[in-house]
Amino acid sequence: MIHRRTFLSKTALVGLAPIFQHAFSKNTSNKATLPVVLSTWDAGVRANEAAWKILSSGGHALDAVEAGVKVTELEQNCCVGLGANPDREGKVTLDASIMDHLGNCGAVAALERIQHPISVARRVMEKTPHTFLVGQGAQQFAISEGFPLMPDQLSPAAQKAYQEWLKKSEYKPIINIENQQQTPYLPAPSHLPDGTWNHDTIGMIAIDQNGNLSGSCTTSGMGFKMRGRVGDSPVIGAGLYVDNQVGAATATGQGEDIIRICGSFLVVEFMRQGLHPTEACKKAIERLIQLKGKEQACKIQACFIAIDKKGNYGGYSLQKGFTFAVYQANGGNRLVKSSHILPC
Ligand code: SD4
Repeated sequence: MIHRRTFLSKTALVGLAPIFQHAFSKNTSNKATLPVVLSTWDAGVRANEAAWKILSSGGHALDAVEAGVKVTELEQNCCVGLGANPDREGKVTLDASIMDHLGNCGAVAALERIQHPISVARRVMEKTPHTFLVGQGAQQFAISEGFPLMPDQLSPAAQKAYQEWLKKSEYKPIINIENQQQTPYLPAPSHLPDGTWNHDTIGMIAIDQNGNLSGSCTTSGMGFKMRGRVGDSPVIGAGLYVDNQVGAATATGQGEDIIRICGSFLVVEFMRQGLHPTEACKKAIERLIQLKGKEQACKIQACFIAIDKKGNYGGYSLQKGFTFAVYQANGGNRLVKSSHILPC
């Protein structure tokens, strides 16, 4: 098994050279040019490629953020789409949200057996008078819109992880704390064929050539979660928020805590007050630490990325280990190591 940090330090510059035009950079170079697309974690690099095809040919940010995260939803042994870890009953349940430059939004939660929850969320936004459909109703709507119902089965990796989890059936969810990945109640982290490490969520935000912003967020949530548990990703204002006058933000990490501070909305509000996206993300994390106290905050991970109306961008995390991918014309597709607040 390749440890993520080892992988990053030893192979990022070599094996992935065609993908990473600049494999890693500090979280400092964020000069504004349009268009820009930003997405969470290492898988964001591949998702950005699909989004960039649309953005660089003058397409709309909304189309870009949908197409981008669809790539991740399809990746095998990844933790976002149907190949992800199931809930405690052995069912994969998916959450997603999308928001455009006009303030329109759509979301689905606890959606089963549908390959592209992000596209269902978009249909909710565009074809219903509602913003949020959940569970069986969301699935029924997806089928009525022509989305195929996929087999009710786990991916081989998820099946293995679930069998392992069942041995103890401990309920101690921890999301994305790199140095605690090997705790007994967590499955061995899965890797894509190219060796990258996966997380359960991708959030993507983009600004197109016309200066319009959109965002998307899609997740399988927490592995071995309670049946019916929904995190921040499909909750507009928590996992995702777009205000075309100001900027856009998306989150990854412990959904319960991101919901508590209306995280993505908070980041956008900090940008409205004039903060740079990096500072806005940092201030939202500080709010979380203030709410929970340092000791409790050290038990979770929370991360934000943001873009403002000019195309400035940034990200920040509570603990170390967070990466995000950024694609813009003058920098190519780069993976950025986020700054973090707490040494836990
Ligand atoms: C959730 N925020 O459901 C998601 C989990 C996540 O990488 O971000 N995982 O709480």
